[in-house]
Amino acid sequence: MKEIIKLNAKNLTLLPKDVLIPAYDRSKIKSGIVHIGIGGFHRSHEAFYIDRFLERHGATDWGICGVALLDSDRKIFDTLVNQDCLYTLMITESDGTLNARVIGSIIECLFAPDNPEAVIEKMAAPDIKIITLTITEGGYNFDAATGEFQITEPAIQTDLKNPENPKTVFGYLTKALKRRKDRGIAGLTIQSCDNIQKNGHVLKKMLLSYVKEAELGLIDWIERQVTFPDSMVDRITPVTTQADIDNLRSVYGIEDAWPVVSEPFIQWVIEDSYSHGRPDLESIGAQLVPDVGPYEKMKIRLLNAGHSLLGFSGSLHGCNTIDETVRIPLFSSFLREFMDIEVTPVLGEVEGINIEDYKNSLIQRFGNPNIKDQLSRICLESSAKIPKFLLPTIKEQLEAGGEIKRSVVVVAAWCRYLELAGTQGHNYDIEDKMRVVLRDNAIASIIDDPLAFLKIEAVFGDLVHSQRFVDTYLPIINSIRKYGIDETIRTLNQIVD
Ligand code: CS2
Repeated sequence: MKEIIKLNAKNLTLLPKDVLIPAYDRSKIKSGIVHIGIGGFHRSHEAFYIDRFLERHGATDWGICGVALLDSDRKIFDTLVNQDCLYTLMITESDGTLNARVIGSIIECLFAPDNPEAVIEKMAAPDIKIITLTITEGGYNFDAATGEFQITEPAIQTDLKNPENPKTVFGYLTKALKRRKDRGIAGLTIQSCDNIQKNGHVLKKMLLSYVKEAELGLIDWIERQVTFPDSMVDRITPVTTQADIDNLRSVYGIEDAWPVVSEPFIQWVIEDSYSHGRPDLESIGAQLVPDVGPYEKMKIRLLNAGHSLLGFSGSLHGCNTIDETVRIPLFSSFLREFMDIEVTPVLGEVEGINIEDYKNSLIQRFGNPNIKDQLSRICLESSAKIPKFLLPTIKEQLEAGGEIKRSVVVVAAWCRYLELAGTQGHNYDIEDKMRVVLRDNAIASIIDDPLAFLKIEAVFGDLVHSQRFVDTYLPIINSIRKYGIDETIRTLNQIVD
């Protein structure tokens, strides 16, 4: 029987030779980056890049201090600490080849709910030059309808009243920046790694809206001392399952309580505006460019919106994963038409990228049979995703007089997905901060008011006032309810022009 080795620093050299382990001395690394949100994506993406950086440049001051901010992050925090912050990245090729690599770039972790002061102190430490965030699209507290910070949110109000004991990322950042200023320590870079177009700009706008209320005197200092680069991040990272944990154990004999699975593809395009230094990210494959806008737009509108299209359609069809859904020819050609006819016309030129090749590679990536990317992961928190991934395409196509019907199918499929949740054959839960209003309005739109779903202003803004949008939407949702998603896609040209 294969010997099973528990993953931790002491056991690293006992791991099988075909598992890559950090080739640098972790004990000599200091944290230069604080990262908030140590979920799967951070661990497959930024932590992977920094691991490569450390491997190439040796022990440096660019290690990562991972911060678990929410109560619900306790399990990942405990798991990582129990493994000396090590974990296995299982990179899975489409032909089934599995490359296991132990990532060593996270060198320390903090659990904010237990010790907020330690987190603030760390962020304020002179050695920390960059704070990066993966706090999800919904984490920016952004009102889709107005584009403004939602200052009345209860968690924000609580932080404003208790600045000494923050709970939100805005409360933490403000407190830490204030401390840096008061101590005469230089500013730093705060970098969003979430899928929001102009993520750096949005982060800055949201943070400054909070600071304006909490600590007005800090605004000027932030303007002078802190930068917020935009970035486009990409690597498909499904939720780790028990089967992945078992697989790692049986193939490699590694006992890792929370490995991360990802596809081989990886991309990071970053606006080069770091205020107080950065690691040489180009040396490990990141692209530093003056304007990330076109890259972000392309990725979010094609990949992320494409995911949502497959997520709702596949769930209505009865599929569980993206690869299963995209292998159904009806859905893959629908996805391709959505990309070609509705999204591509609103994307400008993207330097160095051939959009046709990019779309082909997306369909291939989605089809990777060894990345069982769950539709439940894709569909969760759609109220924060759809306004960023899809609605801008609809708006721009409405302005340009272009086609919108395929994008509208995605909105209608989302509504039907909400209506059917928990009914026979649709055994999924709605995981969304706005789940009650989403579900209530979706159901109300069946009988009371056909436009009830579109009237959720915090998601759709004023889209419901576009006659063309409504005239396209109503026959499509009616058809999905009556004939199902497959038949609706098949007969879409007869349903609407
Ligand atoms: C997904 C993303 O959350 C989603 O809906 O589209 O997590 C996607 O997998 C990543 O952005 C890929 O880079």
